[in-house]
Amino acid sequence: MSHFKDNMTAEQLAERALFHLKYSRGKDLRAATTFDKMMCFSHAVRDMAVDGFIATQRQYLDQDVRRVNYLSMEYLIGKMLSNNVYALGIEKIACEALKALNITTEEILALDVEAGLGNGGLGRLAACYLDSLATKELPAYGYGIRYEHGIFRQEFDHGWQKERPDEWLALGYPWELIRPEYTLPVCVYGRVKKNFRPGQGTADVWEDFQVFEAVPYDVPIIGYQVNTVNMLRLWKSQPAEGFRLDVFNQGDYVRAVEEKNWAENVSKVLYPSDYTYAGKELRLIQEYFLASCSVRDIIRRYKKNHSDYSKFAEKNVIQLNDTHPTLAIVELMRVLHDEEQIPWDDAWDITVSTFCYTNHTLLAEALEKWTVDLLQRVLPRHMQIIFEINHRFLQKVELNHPGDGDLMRKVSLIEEGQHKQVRMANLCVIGSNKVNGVSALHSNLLKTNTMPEFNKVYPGKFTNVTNGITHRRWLIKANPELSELISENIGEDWKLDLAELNAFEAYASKRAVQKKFMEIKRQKKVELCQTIKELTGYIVSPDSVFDVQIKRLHMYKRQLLKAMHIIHLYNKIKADPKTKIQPKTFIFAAKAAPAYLIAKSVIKLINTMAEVINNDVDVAGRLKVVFLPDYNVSLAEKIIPAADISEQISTAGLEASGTGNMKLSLNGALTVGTWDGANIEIAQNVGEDNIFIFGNRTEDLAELGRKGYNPWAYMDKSEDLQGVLEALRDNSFDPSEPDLFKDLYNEVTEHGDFYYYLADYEDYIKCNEEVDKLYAKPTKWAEKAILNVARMGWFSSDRSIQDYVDDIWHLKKTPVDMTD
Ligand code: DL6
Repeated sequence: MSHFKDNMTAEQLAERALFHLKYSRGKDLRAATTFDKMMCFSHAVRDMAVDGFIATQRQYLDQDVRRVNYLSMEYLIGKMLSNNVYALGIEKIACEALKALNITTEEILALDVEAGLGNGGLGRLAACYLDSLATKELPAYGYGIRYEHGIFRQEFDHGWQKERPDEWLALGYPWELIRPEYTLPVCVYGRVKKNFRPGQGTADVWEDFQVFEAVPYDVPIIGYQVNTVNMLRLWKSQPAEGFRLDVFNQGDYVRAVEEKNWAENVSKVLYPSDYTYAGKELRLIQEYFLASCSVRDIIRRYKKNHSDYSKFAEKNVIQLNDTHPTLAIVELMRVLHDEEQIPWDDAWDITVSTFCYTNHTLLAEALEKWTVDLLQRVLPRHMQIIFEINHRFLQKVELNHPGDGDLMRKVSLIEEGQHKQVRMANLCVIGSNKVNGVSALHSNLLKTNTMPEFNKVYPGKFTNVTNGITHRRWLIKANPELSELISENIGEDWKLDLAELNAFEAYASKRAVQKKFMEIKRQKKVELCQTIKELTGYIVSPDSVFDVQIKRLHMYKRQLLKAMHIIHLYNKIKADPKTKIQPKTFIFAAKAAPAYLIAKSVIKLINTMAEVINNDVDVAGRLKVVFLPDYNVSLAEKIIPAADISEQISTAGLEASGTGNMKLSLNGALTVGTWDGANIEIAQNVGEDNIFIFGNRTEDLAELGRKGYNPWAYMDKSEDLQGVLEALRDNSFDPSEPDLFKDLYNEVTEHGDFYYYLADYEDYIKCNEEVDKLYAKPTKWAEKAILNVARMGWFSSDRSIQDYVDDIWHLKKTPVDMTD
């Protein structure tokens, strides 16, 4: 069989798109809307991946390969069309073919649907990893939920964030293939009864449960320049066939429909909070929904080649992307022990040998704990299994660490208290053979600060895999001009292996390359100026420094510290309008969790500041502040290539890794950052001379905390800081609402300044002054920016995936043969 895409001409691609226009959308060119054209063209491109898709699945089955199954509640995959065209190597013919549809590339790309099935870093990381897994020809399946409404759309109303539902599916999604034949039932609620099993004594049987269904939708994940096409399987919930017929028959139509809605609601909406676990019943059911149908799908596939479970763990890794899919551990135990009647110890061995867990945060509020009461009600048999796992685990701990009550209390799956709770992170650690953090610092803190007891119980289980990003999306596609400059100088090898990018280092001091680099940066800034104008109405200058902070809004990420710096500059101008100041545009983009009120106040503050500062005659355009609404993957792709400065200013020890920091540096922005997460490894790679590090380190802050941190002390000794805080306290930006930002003022003063804003303020201001001094030397700046680009090769997600393969997954590269 020859590879369908290999011989494709532009005419054939156009023909196929027209075929889809007619037979998938029932239109001819005259009647077609731009959206129709995007859909039919995407279908034509998808067709080109189908041979690879089928061959990949067939080969995995025939060779019975070991696979990784990546379970994640979030995938922030972004738009697919442009990336798929690139991966298939059909960019030229695609451009040609579009002409036959009377549409430009820009028009069609603008209408591509953005799948925002995630909140931020964790979901975007999962998307980068799928891309790398396919490109590295590794057998992998992504499992997730097909939320009808992904991350909310953000609008501003008088500067306040307003949430609107995301309707990404409203007009159809061209990349998915529905697979009703693999629909699975999912059970919840009910009770457990002791039943007699012949030859086995009594057994626990789950009964009287409610059933609904999971329908899989597969999104092909196309590897770059290889035949591998893996799949992301997203589950949609629906009522079980013939739902509650009994209720219908009793004539209670409304109740029956309500129950139907209940089942549909499970995959209705992504919970929009990335750090605070909501404790909501529906979220628990969502987590179980993903866990249960994914585990049983994996088993179904395994059974095609095997009649017993002796090789299950040899053939499968199940990687838990944070604790959200933890119930998969319990579900596998339930299937193996209850349904397949495998003795407990054997079932447990298989389970632990199969699972691995990645931790993505140390923040206490993000560590999931479900109350025993709720778990017992929703998943009564699972709760029993959790108790049993805990009982057996604690017996072993007692055996190896006799009399260590404190250790027992800390590692137990159950947190005692008025409402007993199950600690999901503990369950992940106990139920997995490897646990990793996502940067060197984070993995270390996980071992030494957050879970030292587990490190004692399981020496060797903890490891690190520093995050990475796919350069295919974040450099080649987002910044073709810079990619071209790199290739002109060092050839194309870096596209296949980002480590090769270090050859570009030799060009960092070359004037001609610096000039071209700065021209490209300016061009990307000009493009962003246009976007800024469209989105906010503000006109900003491409000749100002673009100082960028883009990420979820969280107090630990400290957007407020950036705002304080801007207030400092503004106060300086107001005190002396003639003061010399580096013209700067401060660019923010961030969504706040809808219930995170203080984070929403930060958004309001920045929008209020923008209105005042951008129109102030004394400022005279030298400072501009813009908060771009509705931050998503597509917007990030526009902002990142245009950034001069990358703000990575989290409180040290709290940002697990960060990945925006990597994307920005790879595009030649200089990082202003704390000694936190992957900033540290970025500094080690690009060189400490090429990054601006400031502020207290994790151990300094711990020391400050031990001594009794007093934010007032910082305020007392700095008039400048007093001026900044007064502006917040009295809302000097809008005296008609003097109390508007009191909560922010209180946060960093009276309420104890939990995230150490004031402790880091002075150093941050000084650091920004250093930035300005360097920017005044354009060749030095350009050299450092180019060195950033050249030295970021290690942060490719291809490297991260190789680390997972070597240290955790032990998968074999499986090139897909298309010749048979
Ligand atoms: O590992 C991906 C990403 C990290 O880069 C960020 O530093 C971290 O904050 C983020 N964590 C989350 C928290 N989710 N939970 N739980 O999104 O993960």
